[in-house]
Amino acid sequence: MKHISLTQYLVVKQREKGLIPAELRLLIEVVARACKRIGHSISKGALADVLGEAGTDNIQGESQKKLDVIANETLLEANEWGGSLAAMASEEMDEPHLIPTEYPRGEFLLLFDPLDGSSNIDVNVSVGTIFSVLRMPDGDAEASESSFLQSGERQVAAGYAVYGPSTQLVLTVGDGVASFTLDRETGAWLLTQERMTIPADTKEFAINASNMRHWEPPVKRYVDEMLAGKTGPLGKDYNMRWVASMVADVHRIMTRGGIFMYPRDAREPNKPGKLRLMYEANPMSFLIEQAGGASTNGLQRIMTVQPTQLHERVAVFLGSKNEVERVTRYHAS
Ligand code: AHM
Ligand code: MG
Repeated sequence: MKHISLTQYLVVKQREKGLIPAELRLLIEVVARACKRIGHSISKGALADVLGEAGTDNIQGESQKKLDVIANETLLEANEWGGSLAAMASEEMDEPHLIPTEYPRGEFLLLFDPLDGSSNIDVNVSVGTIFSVLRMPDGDAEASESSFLQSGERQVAAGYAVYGPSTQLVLTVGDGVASFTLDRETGAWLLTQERMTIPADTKEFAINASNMRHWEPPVKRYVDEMLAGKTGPLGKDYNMRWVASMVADVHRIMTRGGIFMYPRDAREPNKPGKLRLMYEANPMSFLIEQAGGASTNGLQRIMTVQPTQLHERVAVFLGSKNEVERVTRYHAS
């Protein structure tokens, strides 16, 4: 079977459909190339001395793994000189990184979580890279944190790479979701699924149940109802999965449906959830909605949340539409 490459896929979107400008196509290809390099480092593991702690903390006070730092640097280096970007922002950097003046600056902003699920690195379980692309707001001569503070609806592209048994890139430019598998021999990203679609119903949920005692009542009610199974109010038996890599959990949902939840809870009352809006929840929401699923913070579509800080957090309920709508309804009542 002949697969088309990521480049061909993007050229069609650019040339035949007029959906994306050439600069965005180039930018996505550079991000994909960086993901290939990150995947290569991950797969070397202990042989390349990339496992373990970096000995530093990020702005969220989380200790950084060596691979968090390597992945962040790989994405920065790959994207600095291409000419499509004005600035980049990352989970691993306090402030936005402006494109150095020796390179041309472009009209796009790139945000990323360079290595998501990093608690899984040292145990050889799937991790990933998440990215989101915005346009520089009209009238901003130079990018600053405020240039990035746009709602998820303004994303022009989003995607993730999942470094699992195979390496896959899942991408949207606002015209459905396509999935590419890395051919390790030729180094090409090949299209292996043209339109990913999430079934509206599911019998599978993902949540870290060790936090149950801290959850708010609507989440507790919903999970209790699922656990009650066939004889409970939902009338069916559910299965539970939790990888603790959002990318891997979302990828499962993109592939066969399910609901993923990281609710706000009472552990840190001043933080609305654990996951970050701008480079985790927004890109995943864009992908999920483009695949026919839904994504809310319990109260509203995540992509309509107006960010006020680059690193702000948000509660996340995403996946199969009917289940996300149910738990969102429970919040409203
Ligand atoms: P990270 O970006 O620092 O790796 O944290 C995000 C990860 C998600 O991938 C995952 O869904 C979640 O944290 C797991 O959290 P917990 O360890 O509380 O189950
Ligand atoms: Mg993350």
